[in-house]
Amino acid sequence: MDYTILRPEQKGPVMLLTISRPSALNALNSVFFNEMDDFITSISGNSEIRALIITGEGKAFVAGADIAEMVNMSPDEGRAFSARGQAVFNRFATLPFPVIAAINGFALGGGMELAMACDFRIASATARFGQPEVNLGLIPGYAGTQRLPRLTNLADALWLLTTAEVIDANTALQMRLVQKVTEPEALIPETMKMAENIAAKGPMAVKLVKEVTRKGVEMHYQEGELLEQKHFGDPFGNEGLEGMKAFLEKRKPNW
Ligand code: CO8
Repeated sequence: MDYTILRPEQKGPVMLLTISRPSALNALNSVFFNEMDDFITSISGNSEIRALIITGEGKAFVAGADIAEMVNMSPDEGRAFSARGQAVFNRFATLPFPVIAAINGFALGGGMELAMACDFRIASATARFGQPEVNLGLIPGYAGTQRLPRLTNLADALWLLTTAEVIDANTALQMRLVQKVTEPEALIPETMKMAENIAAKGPMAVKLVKEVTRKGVEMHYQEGELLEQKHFGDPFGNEGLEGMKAFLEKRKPNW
């Protein structure tokens, strides 16, 4: 393919990644997944980056997986497309900094699944959310059936998944599907401010809280506590020493 979909812009310690395929409302195709996979590889070892924001160009965040690409797939090809998308989205969890979805418009189907794979979500008041797969005779394939009930609850998830109802940003906020709603023009500035705030924290601590919290929710409680104990020690004599010394000396830490 002779076009690119992802537009990364590094703004100091924050990477702003715009999904730009507005002619198809940023629908996710194979080009997208190849580019996203390469992009994640390119930033995963970059210690200058402390947060990643993902947003969409135009009136959609992402209007779903590319229906035109999927229409003639066989069951096995469908399974492979699902596996590929799940594997790429799962890589967000492995990044040593938060991945924030800044949802500017439609987040439907695979678009809502992309948003749910991020660490948390900020939405413009004009954003719309839904899992319309059943309208197409399909089910979600990028872990929507798994992440939605974990982020909300079983009944809300089944309500959205079976009715294909499209909800607005405030309803998504009430369901805790998103953490904050902004005016449309404030979406990127406010999300950038939040990301810059995170970038000023101890990078090792941010990496560890993400890792321990994400892994912990998938474990038995006691195992999660043990994981926390294990990593609690890691910053001592290191970043934690600097952070605590800075507090006692009434100065900013120099990470
Ligand atoms: N795939 C491909 N093209 C799309 C998609 C999509 N998901 N969504 C929109 N487009 C295209 C339209 O076909 C149209 O193209 P063209 O101008 O060439 O006709 C262009 O984008 C603009 O769209 P509309 O004219 O429809 O714009 P409207 O403002 O009238 O409507 C909507 C906006 C309501 C968002 C409408 O476009 C829509 O309903 N889109 C489809 C939403 C949808 O059903 N999404 C779910 C897709 S299925 C999915 O995501 C499954 C995920 C798991 C897959 C797992 C792998 C197997």
